[in-house]
Amino acid sequence: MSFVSRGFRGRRTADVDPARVPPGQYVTRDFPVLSAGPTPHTSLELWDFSIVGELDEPRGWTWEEFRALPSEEITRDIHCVTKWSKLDTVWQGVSVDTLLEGIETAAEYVTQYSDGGYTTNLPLEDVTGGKAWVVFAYDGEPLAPEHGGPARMLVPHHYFWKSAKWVRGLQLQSTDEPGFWETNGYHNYGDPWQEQRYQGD
Ligand SMILES: Nc1nc2c(c(=O)[nH]1)N[C@H]1C(S)=C(S)[C@@H](COP(=O)(O)O)O[C@H]1N2
Ligand SMILES: [Mo]
Repeated sequence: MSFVSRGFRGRRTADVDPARVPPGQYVTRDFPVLSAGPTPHTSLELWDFSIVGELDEPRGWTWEEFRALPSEEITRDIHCVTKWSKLDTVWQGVSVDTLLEGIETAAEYVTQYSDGGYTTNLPLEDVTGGKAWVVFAYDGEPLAPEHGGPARMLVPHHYFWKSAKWVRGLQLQSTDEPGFWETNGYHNYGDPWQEQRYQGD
């Protein structure tokens, strides 16, 4: 009977505090995969993470160096522009603040760039101040390749396309440069609470 299995299916939208769900979104227990291209497979020996652009000296970490940085557990709700939201997702990662420590820059914008060529842009202030992480684990397990492993961005206060999978670095920029989806009709800023899905929203 459906009322028996309901408990096993977990939380329904009806059980969720509506204040947590941005306009036009529904809550799912699934974790859909959304990728514009094939999943890249970069070995950890070849993987590095870089900060480039408007700074005196570019910075870089090998996988080993990156994993030696202080990391934290992050529990956040995520919101995809295709209208699913997933509540209380649990990640482990390094704060972007940690990566930018000691860097002086006049840049006001940042482009996340990834293996496979995906990019996405944001004002620098949207990835600093405890708002964004480079995450390497989900739900206590190494991040699965289809979800962006070995490491992806997590910028949960924006639609999830602003969280680049397979991220390899941050480019600090003095000018704003629209990324992959932003040049293909998506909103430049992508605030789910303002329902900024597409250009003109
Ligand atoms: N490199 C890369 N990052 C990406 C994407 C992509 O196609 N390539 N898709 C974005 C979109 S539209 C969403 S909704 C999320 C999906 O992440 P998931 O597949 O782990 O659910 O990744 C974002 N980051
Ligand atoms: Mo998305």
